[in-house]
Amino acid sequence: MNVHNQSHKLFSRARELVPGGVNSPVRAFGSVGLEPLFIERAGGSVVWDADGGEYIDYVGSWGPMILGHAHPDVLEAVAKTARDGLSFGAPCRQEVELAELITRMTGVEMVRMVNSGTEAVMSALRLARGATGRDKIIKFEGCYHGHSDSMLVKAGSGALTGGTPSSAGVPAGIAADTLTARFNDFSDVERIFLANPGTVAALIVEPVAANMGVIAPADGFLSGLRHLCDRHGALLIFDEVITGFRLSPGGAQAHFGVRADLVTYGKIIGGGLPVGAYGGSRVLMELVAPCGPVYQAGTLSGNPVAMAAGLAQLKLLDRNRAAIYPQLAAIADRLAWGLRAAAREAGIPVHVNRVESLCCAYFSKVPVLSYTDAMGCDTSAFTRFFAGMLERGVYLAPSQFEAMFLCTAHTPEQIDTTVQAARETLYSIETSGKGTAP
Ligand code: KE4
Repeated sequence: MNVHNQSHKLFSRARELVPGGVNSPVRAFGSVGLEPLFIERAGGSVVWDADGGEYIDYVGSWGPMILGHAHPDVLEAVAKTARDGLSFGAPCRQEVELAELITRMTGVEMVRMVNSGTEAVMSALRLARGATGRDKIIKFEGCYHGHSDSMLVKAGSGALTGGTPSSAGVPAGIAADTLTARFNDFSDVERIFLANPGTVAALIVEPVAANMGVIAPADGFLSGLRHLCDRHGALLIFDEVITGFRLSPGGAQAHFGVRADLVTYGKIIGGGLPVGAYGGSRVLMELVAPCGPVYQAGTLSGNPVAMAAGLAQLKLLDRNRAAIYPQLAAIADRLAWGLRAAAREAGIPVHVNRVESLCCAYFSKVPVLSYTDAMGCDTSAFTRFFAGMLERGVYLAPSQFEAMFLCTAHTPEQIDTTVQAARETLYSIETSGKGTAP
């Protein structure tokens, strides 16, 4: 049983100085009713907390650590580059090299580096509006695209009309231009396009919905969105902040065989440092300043040290693609089937979704194929599962609606340890102490 005295002390200090004691809300463990662990160090697929507790890590910094924490090649690239200075506010070699690698791996013709996924999405939306002269954006309920105003919007009263803010501080006028559709419901999207003729600048979608757990696109859904955008003169934006370079070296575009007009990236392309990017055709991207009228800028965009970290990680993914992606899929498959078996043995309804190296164990009696299905989950059962797994040295994302991120450092033995921890935890949930796991 890990004690968390140091984390508790740090959290008490943090809460005096930082809202909720964290620099990003989900880390506060609010939805699982616990105090967060303060992580001291990490290596491979393991993290250690401030009390020295060791955990098999399935958060992976929310996706960037696809090759495991503290990969030696990434660390060496960062150290070597940092010795020559941290930031110049001027073009540097590393950003050209990373742009060359991203465009070659993904097929986008041009790319602009920014500092986060939020910034990438915000900029892509502005570019889409600038390119089309239209204002409205279609997004999907349950999909998360960072915290720019246009994306902090939920479905309005009239599902075919503009949304209402999902956060304080988002002007109603901004929310009115964001329309919300149901993921995997093609006819709902079509209805929204028809109800807003000639006014939709873009539709933005997570090709795999990985912010309501992990929900794959229904067969033909993404190509259907491509068709609708073409029909209605709107741009298709794939938000690949999670799926980029994770589903395949070319991301979701290559994995599903559907090309988007604009693609946003983050997480993996920074190798653990703050990097985002958006890319697309030359025609579209040359509308961005200083070439064109769509303004976007950033002091630390293309920062040499962050570029070096991203380059080192992407080069390893590119060079070893034949081994890495099948390995990630195999280890994730081992986990998914192990969790399914453990839940069946314990008699607890759990549906495990997996897309490549993204997994989610839903405490649900029905398969989870939509936002509505996801919202029907037993989140109190997940909360007990999370706590039991943490006690047994397994660090999951502190929410039923986040993905488990596998990395190349996860070993079969760690997966089997995770499955055994799940078996014990699920038994303790089901029998509330009456039974014991085999
Ligand atoms: P950032 O601004 O956090 O780098 O990226 C925003 C973003 C954009 N698009 C997608 C599909 C995303 O998943 C994200 C951020 N993901 C969350 C985890 N689901 C980040 C974790 C957090 O908010 O602390």
